[in-house]
Amino acid sequence: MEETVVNKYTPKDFKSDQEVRWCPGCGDHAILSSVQRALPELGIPKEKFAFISGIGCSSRFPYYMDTYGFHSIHGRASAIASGVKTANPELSVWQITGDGDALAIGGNHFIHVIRRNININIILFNNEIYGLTKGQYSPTSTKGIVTKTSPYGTVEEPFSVGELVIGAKGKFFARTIDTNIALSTQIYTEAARHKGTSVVEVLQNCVIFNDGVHDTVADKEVRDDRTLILKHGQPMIFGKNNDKGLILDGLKLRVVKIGEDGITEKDIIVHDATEPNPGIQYMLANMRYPEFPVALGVIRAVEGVTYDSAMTEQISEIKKTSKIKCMDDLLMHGSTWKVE
Ligand SMILES: Cc1ncc(C[n+]2csc(CCOP(=O)(O)OP(=O)(O)O)c2C)c(N)n1
Ligand code: SF4
Repeated sequence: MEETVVNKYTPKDFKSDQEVRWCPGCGDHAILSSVQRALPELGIPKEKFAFISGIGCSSRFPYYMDTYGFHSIHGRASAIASGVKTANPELSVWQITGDGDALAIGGNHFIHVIRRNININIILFNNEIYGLTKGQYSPTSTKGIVTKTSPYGTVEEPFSVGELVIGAKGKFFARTIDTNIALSTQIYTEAARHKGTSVVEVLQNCVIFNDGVHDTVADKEVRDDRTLILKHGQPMIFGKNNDKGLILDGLKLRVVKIGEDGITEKDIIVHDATEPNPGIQYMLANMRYPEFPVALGVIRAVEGVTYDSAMTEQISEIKKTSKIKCMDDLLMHGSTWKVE
C-alpha cells in the first residue's frame, strides 16, 4: 500500500471492457465515474486494488472496474472484504454495497466490520429501495413509502446510515450525492487515505423504482440552501448566499442567519471531523431537511488502531515465542491420543 507508482494513471486506466448495464440515467454511472477519477490520485499500483460487492444493481460495480474484484453473495460483501484485507493487508480494498445489501441481509456483517475497524473503504449506494429485485422497500426507505412489499405504506422507522455507523463505533463517515462528481471524488480520496473502516453514504437516484427520492435536497436548484458541505476546520456555513450557519444552542444544533439577531460568522461552529467524542458529528449526520440542511462531506474521521494492523502485529509477536513452527508441531500440540 505504501508503494508509490511512478507512472500516473488516468480514470481511463480503471475502466474495464465490460458493457455498463445500469439503466440510462441511474446514479450508479456517476458514482463509477467519481471512483475512477479518485483512484489515480492515490498513487497506488493498479494491481493492489480489489473491489468487493454483494448483490444488487450497485454490486455490479466490480465488473466495470479494471481492477481485481469479487461480485459475491447478497449481504456478505463486508465478510469477504474483511477476509481479503486481513489476508492481504497491502491491498486497497473497496466494498461496494446497496442499502438492502448492507443494512438488511448484510446488517450483521456491516456493523462488525466497522466495529473491528478493518482498513477498508465502503461505498454504500443509498437509493432507499431494492433496485435489482424491482422496487421493494429497504431499511432506509422513508416511513410510509408505498412499494410492492408495502402496498399500504411502511409502518417502520428507517435506519439513518450515519447514526448506525457511529453507533457501531465507526471512525470515518462521509456523505455525498451521486451527481456531485467533484465532491464525491474528493471524499473517496479522503476515505482511501483514512486508516480504518471508512463508510461513504452516497445519495443515489434509482430512476426506475424510486426516482427523485433525494431531489428535495439534491436538486441543483435547491441544493445550496438545503445541504451543508462540511470542511474540517471551517465554520459550518451554507446557503446560496453563504449567509446561513449552524450554532450550538445548549446541547442542540440550530440554523441561524448571519447578520440577523446580532449573529456574526464568529458565532458559527467550526467543524472538527477528528474529534473522538462523536456528539456533534452524530447530530450532523442526523440532520434532515426541512429543519436542517443535510450534511455532506467528511463528517467524522478519527484515527484508531485497525484490526488488520493489530492482527499482523499480534501474529509476529506470538511467532517469536511460540513452540509451534510448522503444521506437524501444531498437530502434535496440546492433548493427543493414541488409538490402540
Ligand atoms: C440470499 C439472497 N436473498 C435475496 C436475494 C434477492 N436480492 C438480490 S439484490 C436484493 C436487494 C438489492 O437492493 P440494494 O442492496 O439496495 O441494491 P440496489 O439493487 O438498489 O443497488 C435482493 C433482496 C438474493 N440475491 N440472495
Ligand atoms: S433499477 Fe434503479 S438502481 Fe438498478 S440500474 Fe436501474 S436505475 Fe439503477
